[in-house]
Amino acid sequence: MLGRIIKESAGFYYVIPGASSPDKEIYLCRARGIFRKKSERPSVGDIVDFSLTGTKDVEGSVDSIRERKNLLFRPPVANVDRVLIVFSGSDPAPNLLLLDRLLVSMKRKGILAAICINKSDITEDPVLLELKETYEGASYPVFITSAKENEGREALLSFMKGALTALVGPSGVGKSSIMNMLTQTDLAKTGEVAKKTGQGKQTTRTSEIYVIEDVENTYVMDTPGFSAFDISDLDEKELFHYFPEIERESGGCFFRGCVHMEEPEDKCAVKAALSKGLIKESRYNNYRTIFSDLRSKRSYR
Ligand SMILES: Nc1nc2c(ncn2[C@@H]2O[C@H](COP(=O)(O)OP(=O)(O)OP(=O)(O)O)[C@@H](O)[C@H]2O)c(=O)[nH]1
Ligand SMILES: [Mg+2]
Ligand SMILES: [Zn+2]
Repeated sequence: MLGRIIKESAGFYYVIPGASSPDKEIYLCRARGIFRKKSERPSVGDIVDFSLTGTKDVEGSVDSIRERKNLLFRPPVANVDRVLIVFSGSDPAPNLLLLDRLLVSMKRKGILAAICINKSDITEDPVLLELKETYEGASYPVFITSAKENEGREALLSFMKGALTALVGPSGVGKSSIMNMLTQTDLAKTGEVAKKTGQGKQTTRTSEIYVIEDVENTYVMDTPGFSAFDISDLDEKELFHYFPEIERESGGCFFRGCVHMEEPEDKCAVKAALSKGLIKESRYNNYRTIFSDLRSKRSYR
């Protein structure tokens, strides 16, 4: 049978039959020994061939893995179609440098990314509007939600429809709470934000896929709170291609190979666009920070 791994725990793989199958059952499987020999490992998200063995505490075995579309994050998950980057408007306050890094890394992997700003119930409207304007101006879809007040479900589902979307972002921003809003259950465990540090407590430990029952072929993956993504192999001179609004404005730069750093404003269209407010300062400043980081990392190699 064809199925998808939705969860892994203690050496067991939880497999649901392929989308074409009407039965909603979850099969508890072990991976065949052959994987260990090939030092290959099934991952959450994998499309697999599995068979029912019907032993006492295991129902089946994962026999082979179908070719993967991609393999992301650590520990890796497979076949992610879209990513929803989740931050909260407050508690914890959004870290825009991390957000911009995530956007760069998703764009490099060719994965469609959208941004969700959660906890709108405890965030001032001007803060929400500014974030929306900044990132829509950078050509990303932006969703404002409150998992607590069950707001924003329909809009999120219109982005997620017919695909597997991973929820990523720091701990405590409400990814699992959003998951529960999407599935209209309380299956995903949620945790507090620590008062002292203002950080989440890394409640979600492993990635797990949930099926959205009322929208066809729609799967959402809850993930642990990723805090870092490695983009250090990116050449800093290429970085501006991963900031859509900077790339858009760069066509008018005087120098070929302009990197929009120390070039003067009358020669750099990106800097001109920045002073006209066509590019947001926070985005440009984060571009500069990431550029410098990449350059200094490269000088070590
Ligand atoms: N006020 C408010 N609180 C929320 C909202 N969404 C989530 N929370 C709270 O934020 C805290 C963290 O929520 P989680 O859903 O566990 O966050 P998470 O992103 O899954 O965190 P990790 O699993 O640690 O990565 C919990 O106390 C939630 O009740 C919201 O929309 N508004
Ligand atoms: Mg969680
Ligand atoms: Zn330039």
